[in-house]
Amino acid sequence: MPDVAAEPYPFPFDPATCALLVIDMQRDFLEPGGFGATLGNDVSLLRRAIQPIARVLAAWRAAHLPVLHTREGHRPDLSDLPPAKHARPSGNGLHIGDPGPMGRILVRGEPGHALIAELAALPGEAVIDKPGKGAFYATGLHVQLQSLGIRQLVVTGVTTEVCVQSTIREANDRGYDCLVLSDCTASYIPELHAAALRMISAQGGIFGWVSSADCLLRTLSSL
Ligand code: TIU
Repeated sequence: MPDVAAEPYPFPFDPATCALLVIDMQRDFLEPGGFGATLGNDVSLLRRAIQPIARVLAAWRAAHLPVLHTREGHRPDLSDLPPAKHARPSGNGLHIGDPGPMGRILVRGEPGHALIAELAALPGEAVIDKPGKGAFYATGLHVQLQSLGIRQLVVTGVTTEVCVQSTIREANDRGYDCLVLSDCTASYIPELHAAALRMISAQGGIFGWVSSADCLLRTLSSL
């Protein structure tokens, strides 16, 4: 089995049972006027993950391995939006469901909810719509991964300490080995990006492994 150089020790990569997750690379998080911006964030900080993810995605697709994308968002009637989530992040006064420059904020079907053009899903690739931060909560992700025989996840996307970390914690409790690529994730708050990565690989890999796009690409090219 090939290894990927990683912290705290090499990740035992089994291409037969490994899927790539691309979390929430949506216009609402990466472009001005979306949910991320309404929370007062500088969205340019997230854009540094786009090219590394695009490189990994191209190699992953060339190797014919499974890829799943996720999108955070809510039904147009907001029936899957808990009152606490609706009320809490008030940022500049806008809330989920309110009209913004890219349509209703974080609502499915609106322009801002779409994946960014650079990382659009190809026909046949799964796109998981999730109402929460973790990708396993209130979605069919676990069943879908089980039906594909997946036991390992390479995790990319945004933001590191919110949806990426929530998903990795959920994945751990469901028995998946997770490898997160540090340059394929990003945060509006760089010190929390670094802290989240440390939380994953600390204590001998308490939640998983941390590596980089280049390390994974080197292993993929040797398959
Ligand atoms: N605010 C923030 O950092 N993230 C989110 O609200 N969602 C995701 O991380 N996808």
